[in-house]
Amino acid sequence: NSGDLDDVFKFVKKNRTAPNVQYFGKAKGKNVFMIHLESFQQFLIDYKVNGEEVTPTINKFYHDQNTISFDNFFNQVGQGKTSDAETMLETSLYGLPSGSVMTSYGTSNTFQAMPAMLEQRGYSTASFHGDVGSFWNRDNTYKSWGYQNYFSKDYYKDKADYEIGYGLKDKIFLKQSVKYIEQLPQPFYAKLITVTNHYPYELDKKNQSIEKTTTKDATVDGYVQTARYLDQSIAEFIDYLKKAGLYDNSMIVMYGDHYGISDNHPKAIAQLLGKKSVSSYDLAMFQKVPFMIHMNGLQGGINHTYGGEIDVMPTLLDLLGVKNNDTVQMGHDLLSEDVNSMSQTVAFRNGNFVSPTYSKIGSKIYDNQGKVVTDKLSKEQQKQVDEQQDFVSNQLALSDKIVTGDLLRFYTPKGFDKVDKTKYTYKKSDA
Ligand code: GP9
Ligand code: MN
Repeated sequence: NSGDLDDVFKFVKKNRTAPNVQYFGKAKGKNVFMIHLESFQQFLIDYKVNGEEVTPTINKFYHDQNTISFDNFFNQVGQGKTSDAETMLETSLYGLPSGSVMTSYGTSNTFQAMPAMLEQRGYSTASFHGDVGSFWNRDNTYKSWGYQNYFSKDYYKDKADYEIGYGLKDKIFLKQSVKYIEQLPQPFYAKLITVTNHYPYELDKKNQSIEKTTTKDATVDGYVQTARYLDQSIAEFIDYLKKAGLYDNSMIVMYGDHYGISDNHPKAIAQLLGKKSVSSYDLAMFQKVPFMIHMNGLQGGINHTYGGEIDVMPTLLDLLGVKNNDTVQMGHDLLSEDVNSMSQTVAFRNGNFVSPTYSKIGSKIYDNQGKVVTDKLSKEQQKQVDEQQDFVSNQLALSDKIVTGDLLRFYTPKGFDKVDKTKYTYKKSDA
C-alpha cells in the first residue's frame, strides 16, 4: 500500500548520496559492456598456483590505470544466485529471502531498470547468454527490464563439444556474440553472461591450461582451471574489442556474480588462502567479488570503499550522467564523496553485515581485524552496531515489500516512461 511506499521514499532519500563531480557524466554516451564473470571471487585476483597467475588477463584489467577496481566489494546474493546478482545490478533491489525475484516476480512486476532507463536515452540494449532463454525466467524478466534484445542459446551455432555444464563454453559464446554486437546501433548497453566457470568446475582436457589445486576437495580443485579458461575467453574478447575500436569508446564493467566455493568447504578454503583454519569472519571476507570499471581517460586505481552489488546501478548511472535522484534504489553511488554513516554497511541476504568498522556474522560482532568483540563494545560502539543492524534489516525489508507488493507500479520517476513489455520479443526469426 501507499504507506509502504512512503517508508520506501524516506529510506531512499536518507540513503542517497550526491554524485561525485569528478565522475558524474564521465561515461555519458559511451557504449557499456557488462561482463558477467561467473562464480568469480576476488581472491582469484593475482592468485597463483605453482607460481603461475591463474587469471593474468583479468589481473591486468584490474590493475590498469584506467580501471577503477574495488577490493572491498561483496556479493549479496541469496538462493537466486546469478538471478539475484542480475536483479541487484540492474534494478538496485535485493533478491528475496528465498527463491528468486526473476522467477517469481520478473514476468508481472513493474521495474525501472538500467536497460529501460538507457533505452529512453537513445541506447540500444541487449543481453547475451549461452544457456536456454528461459533459465531464471530471463526471457520474461528482460521484457520487464526493457531489454530490446536477448540473444540466448537459439542464436548460437551449437555442436556436440561446444557445450559444458549450463551452456556454451565461454570462448565459443563470446566469439559468436561478436556478430550480434556488430549489429547493435551505438551507443549500446550490452550484458554478456559467461557460464563455464560454474560448479562443478569441469572442463575438457584440451581446454585445461593450468594445474588443479591440491586441497583434495573434488568440488574445489577444478575451480582454478575453469577460471583460467574464463580468463582466456576474456583475453580473446578484449582483443576483438580492440580490433573493432570498441575498447576505446566503451565503458567496460566486469563483476563476479557470487562465490564459486561455498562455506561448506572451510578446510579447502583455508588451504587455498594459506591459513591454518578460517573463521566466520574470514568466510564473510571470502564473499568478495571483483567490481571493475574500465574506460579510456578514467582516473583508475584500487578503491577500498566497502560496497556490494546493490550499489552498482547508482554508481553506473552517475558515471553515465543519468540523473537518478528520484528513482527507487536500495544502493548508492560508491564513488560519491558525500558519505553518510551507513554508506559502507554492506548487507547480506541473511541479515548479516560487514563494514569497515564492525561486522555482524551470526550472533557475533567482529572488529575489522576479525576479532570477536561481541561483549567488549562500549555503549557508544554498541549504539553504532545497533544502528547498522537497524539499517540492514530496514533496507532488506523495504526491498522485499517493493518486490512482493509490486510497489513500483504505483510510482513512475519523472522523465521515465513506463516499460511496455509487449513491445519486446526475443524469438529468433529465420532472417
Ligand atoms: C544459467 C546460469 C547459472 O543460465 O546463469 O546460474 P547460477 O546457477 O549461477 O545461479
Ligand atoms: Mn552464477
